[in-house]
Amino acid sequence: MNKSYSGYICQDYKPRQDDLVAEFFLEKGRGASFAEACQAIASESSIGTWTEILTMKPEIAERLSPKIFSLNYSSGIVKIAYPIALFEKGNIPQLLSSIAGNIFGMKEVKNLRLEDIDFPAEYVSSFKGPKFGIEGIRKILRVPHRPLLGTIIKPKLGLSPEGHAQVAFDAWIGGCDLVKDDENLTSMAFNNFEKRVKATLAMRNSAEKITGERKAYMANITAPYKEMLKRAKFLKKQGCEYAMVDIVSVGWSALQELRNENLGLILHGHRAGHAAFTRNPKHGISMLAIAKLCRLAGLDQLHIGAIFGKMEGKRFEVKKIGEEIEHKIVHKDFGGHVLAENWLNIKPMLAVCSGGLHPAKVPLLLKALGNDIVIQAGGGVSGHKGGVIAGAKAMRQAIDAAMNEIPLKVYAKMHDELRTALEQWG
Ligand code: CAP
Ligand code: MG
Repeated sequence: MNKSYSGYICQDYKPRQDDLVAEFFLEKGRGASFAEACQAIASESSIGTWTEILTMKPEIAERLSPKIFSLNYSSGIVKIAYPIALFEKGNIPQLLSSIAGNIFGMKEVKNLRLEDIDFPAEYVSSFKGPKFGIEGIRKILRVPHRPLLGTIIKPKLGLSPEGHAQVAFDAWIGGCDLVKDDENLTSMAFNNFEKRVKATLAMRNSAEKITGERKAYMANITAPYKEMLKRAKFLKKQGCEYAMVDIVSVGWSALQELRNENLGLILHGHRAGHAAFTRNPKHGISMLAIAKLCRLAGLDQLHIGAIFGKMEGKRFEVKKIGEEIEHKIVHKDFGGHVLAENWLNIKPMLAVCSGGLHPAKVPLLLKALGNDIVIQAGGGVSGHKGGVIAGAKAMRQAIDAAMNEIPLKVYAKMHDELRTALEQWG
């Protein structure tokens, strides 16, 4: 192995409080031992390269070398402590160019997955984090305890602004707190963003009057940054509480900028495209790491998947993410992540469960993730045989039943919409 890839293993090293710790799964490539592959990634993600370099002064190596303090040959789990000076504070793109950059393509590794990141306090406090967080959102929506209920207007594309607003109205009347655009609905020839927002907010106002509940619209502002910002400002001006953004498509730089604008909008993150790098259990970046970065960047709520939903995702991972992003302290014994993590000034982020949900799945979700979640059903509301109002009612009934620990079948005897939904999907 190249000499420049040596000297990084220090198994007796205890991470300092101001180290950034990254946990990887690693499968070595051909021609390298496991230890060599670990050293190659430690080196390339920090100060090293493939050969010894004359410009590398011992002082630089001394000050900035990361330490591989744990490597498990059987599980493939490697933990590396990086001196915080390797990272620019408040800059997620720079962090990812380091610990999630060149290393994925190195010959020394066959597979590599960034599983988790543990940030030191100094780094965490260089970010704003969510403006509202769980508490702030609950306060605005005036829903102190129950899981929030959302729907995604379906069909994803094709409705006119008025048609869209009508579906939103029905969903709100039926009992949804939140209505959101789909990830690929932006400003279309057949459904202009500004017209849609105006029409939908007018319906929101009527729905609030009729129901006496707070209702909110999560409009998708995803676009090149300047346009996205224009749309966000438009939302604020129109009296919208939320902006929704596709986090993967717009990228970290745009997300950070959007939060830094401090527009006073709750930011909802849709993760379309995440599975390109989170789905393979051996290679890529875990959803947990993405979720933590979103929280630093300042999203208030984020899609985390849904247990037994339509998208692939391990039950364990969903639960782990749900727990870790919602609470200020990460449980020490949870999922093998060794360092308890204090999120300091960063507010907890609300987890959004979505994808293939319908009333029969609600009790499972509550059991696994508790009440601090958004439960979102698109097809599970718009697909209800009785229509959108009935679909939303059935979801609210399922939440009420689950919160009161009443079996859905029993509750359905007194609630027609729930009964129909259970017949349809249960
Ligand atoms: C849900 C959804 C979301 C998925 C994506 C959709 O609709 O709006 O995009 O939740 O998955 O269009 O599929 P349905 P995830 O309720 O009709 O499935 O939340 O796991 O990122
Ligand atoms: Mg969608």
